[in-house]
Amino acid sequence: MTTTITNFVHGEPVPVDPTHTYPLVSNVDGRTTAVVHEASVDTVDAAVRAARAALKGPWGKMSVPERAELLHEVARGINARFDEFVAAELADTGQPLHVIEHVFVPRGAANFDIFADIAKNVPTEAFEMTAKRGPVLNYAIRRPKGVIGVICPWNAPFLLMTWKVGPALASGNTVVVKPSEQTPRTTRLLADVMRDAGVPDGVFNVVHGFGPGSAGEFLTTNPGVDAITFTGETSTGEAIMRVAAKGVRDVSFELGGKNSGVVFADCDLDAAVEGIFRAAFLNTGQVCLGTEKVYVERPIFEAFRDKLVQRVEAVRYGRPDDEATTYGPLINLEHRDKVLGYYQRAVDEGATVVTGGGVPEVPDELKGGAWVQPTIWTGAPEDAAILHEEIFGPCCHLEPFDDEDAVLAKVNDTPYGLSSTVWTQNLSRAHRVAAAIDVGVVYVNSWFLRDLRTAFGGAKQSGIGREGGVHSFEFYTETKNICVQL
Ligand code: NAD
Ligand code: 6OD
Repeated sequence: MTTTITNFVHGEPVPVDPTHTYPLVSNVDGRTTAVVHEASVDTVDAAVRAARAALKGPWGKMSVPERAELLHEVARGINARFDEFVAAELADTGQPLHVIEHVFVPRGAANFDIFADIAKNVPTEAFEMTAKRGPVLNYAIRRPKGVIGVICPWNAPFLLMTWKVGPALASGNTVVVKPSEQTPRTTRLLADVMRDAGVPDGVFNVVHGFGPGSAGEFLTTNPGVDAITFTGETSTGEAIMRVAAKGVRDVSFELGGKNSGVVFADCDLDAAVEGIFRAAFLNTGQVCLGTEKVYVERPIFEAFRDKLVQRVEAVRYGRPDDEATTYGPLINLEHRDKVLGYYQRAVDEGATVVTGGGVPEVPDELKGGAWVQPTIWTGAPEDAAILHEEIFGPCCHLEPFDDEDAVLAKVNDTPYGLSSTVWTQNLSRAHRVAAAIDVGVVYVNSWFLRDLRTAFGGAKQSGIGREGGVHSFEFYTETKNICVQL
């Protein structure tokens, strides 16, 4: 029997309208694995109305510690159904079990525990002053913004959705979540966990579908949505920003990137190779923080290149639930066409393929999947597309450098500004270079290693605002100043 993935509004699955469904096709082997119920404009509107109504119900009256305890219960619920979340994420993304088990699902549960704890400790301010009639006290309180529209991408679906829903709920808002059309399973499963944990009806709603002309547009244009938090492509962010202008609604955006790694000759070479390998190829290169341009100081360029190639050529293609698999497919065949288009363009524009560059040989049973080879290039000319456009695939370009200022100019020569990695054992250089790169996040001798209490977000066209720790509460709450003449 085919699984049907339903919308979830006001604590209940929405009955399926068989004329409004679409198939989910596995990126591993091309087989249809489920049918998703696409939300109509009325379903999205019902979800927003349910979320508005819930603000006035028991949820809106809860104290911060009561709300926090409920979110800890949600985290316990996720952990109790850990294997189901792993299976759901595996089916949606096709990524190897070890990444999903050790990173994506645990981080999803942590996003509820950590933001529940931070909610109890978010600071506000107080000022005393003296006016004509005597002392005056100003103090601030935080109030939820209201109904938050949460629009998510497909590349790390559970982690990136909970990263927004955790703080949104910890702040006392209600949410309508639209997961990516490619990866709806974990968001829908979370709705069941929310209900079982006792989260009041209407606080967490899920609508499925696409962007324009579908649930994404219906949600972002609905006047009952007070603010929109979005992760995805920069061009989608521009479209959402335009519609958010109606009603002057606030946005928080985590967008695309074209991230560089800078490897100095004094680095720990093996650690740098392993770090860049992860940064460029984890999740088949589909990580917003992924590194697609790598600059290596000339004395170690060849040694670095050879070790990285060796590491890349050792990946094991396979089914995601096979423990031996280390490398998965791209999200779908359409994205594969885009990535293969860049592979072709790289060659046309004069780059040298050091390894990969095409479609791998896989067993017959995987031939319908979206497989591409992990790819390394060198020698691309300065204006090559692969050095400027976000590919979002398993590939990177390696280039030797001699001068710190010159390499920084190349790293910063992009309209994006999400993240960067720096590899050196010279402490002064690490600080100097990290400060000079125009991005929101710099990793030194590390990658994708983050304390959830820190600010996360992009500079330039990689985003608007910061989420993480108290920064999330800056977006998900309104700060209200109360001025008292004593
Ligand atoms: P996308 O922009 O195509 O889609 C993201 C979501 O937006 C999906 O749910 C989609 O249905 C919805 N959507 C699309 N058009 C819409 C519209 N007009 N109105 C409302 N909703 C709409 O992005 P994607 O392909 O799912 O994800 C990959 C992109 O996300 C990459 O560019 C990547 O860099 C970026 N990303 C950024 C971060 C970050 O933290 N900065 C994290 C992960 C992914
Ligand atoms: O580290 C995080 O919290 C975060 N949001 C990572 C984003 C990864 C993007 O693919």
